[in-house]
Amino acid sequence: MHSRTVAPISLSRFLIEEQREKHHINADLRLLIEVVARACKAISIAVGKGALGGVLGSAGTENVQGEVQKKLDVLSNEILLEANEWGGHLAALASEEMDAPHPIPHRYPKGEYLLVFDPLDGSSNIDVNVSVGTIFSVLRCPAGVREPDAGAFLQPGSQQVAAGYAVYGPSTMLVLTLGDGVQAFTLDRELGSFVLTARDLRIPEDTREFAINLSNLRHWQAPMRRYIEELLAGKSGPRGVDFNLRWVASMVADVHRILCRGGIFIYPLDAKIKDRGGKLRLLYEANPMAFIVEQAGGMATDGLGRILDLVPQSLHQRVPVFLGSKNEIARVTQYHREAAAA
Ligand code: AHM
Ligand code: MG
Repeated sequence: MHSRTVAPISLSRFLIEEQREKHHINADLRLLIEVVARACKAISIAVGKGALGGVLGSAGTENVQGEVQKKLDVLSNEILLEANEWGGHLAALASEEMDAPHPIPHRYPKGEYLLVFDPLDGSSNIDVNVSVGTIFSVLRCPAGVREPDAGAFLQPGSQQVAAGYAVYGPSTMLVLTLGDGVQAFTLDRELGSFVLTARDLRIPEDTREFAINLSNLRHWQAPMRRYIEELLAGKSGPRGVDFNLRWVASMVADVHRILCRGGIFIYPLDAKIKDRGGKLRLLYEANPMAFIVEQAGGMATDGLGRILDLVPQSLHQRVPVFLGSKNEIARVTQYHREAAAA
């Protein structure tokens, strides 16, 4: 007798089971996630070609936030738009790379969901062959809205029905939450399909690893400096233990490490970016990552309160981001609250 080996679970099978057995998602949301995953495969191929694809370097344009767009920023945005506009599952899309929401062309049917994404996060890393990623968030289109404008997207992150990211590293992975834990899939490049490789990711509550751009220390506010200086003091300081620093400068890669082995990621407010409200964007960076981190047992705040409770004021709004292992995020948030109350 030979026994049958257990077949790997593809993303498609995982989603079908979520729909059929758990009644957790409907067919449209399943299609949406599959389409986003397919687009991420196309982006992964473009990123993976590197210089051979002729896609490195600047596109010679700026996005709405005044940042120079890379060719791969523009290409990734187009890949996500083209993949998603004809399926009938979306009411509109919005992206870091576009000033205003992208409507579904009239020749296609419209669905009940809104998709918002950062097509290629950490794109300053592209030209040096370091991990980059795609971040996405799914919201419901508000009832009765036929032609969603930016206002339709201004929902607190707690309303997200799904969120995820793809990380284009040594392997390409898709990390996904449908509000019922966090699952990780690895791209089988030969088969061209994402395969479930880690179920129910959990972020340890304690950590000795932190991620922050330390070069901004002199621009930080007092509670931020206090917290990091305590970590840097190590064994002989008030914390009594040594901490380790990691900073990829690709949020996706830094958050992925935290999901795999714990840690914290902080992009605080500093004097240089004070007028802008922070560095990272609420709708397509902070909210989806906060949703994933909370679903994995971690914590995500803007330094004072829960990110997912913030009511967005504009499509490209920025916020300070503190996320990861619960006990450290609670501590640094507490330092900020005490300073705000003083
Ligand atoms: P981007 O969306 O323009 O790529 O910017 C976001 C990125 C994050 O991925 C990363 O954590 C951060 O910016 C790095 O900032 P810094 O260059 O200040 O270290
Ligand atoms: Mg980004």
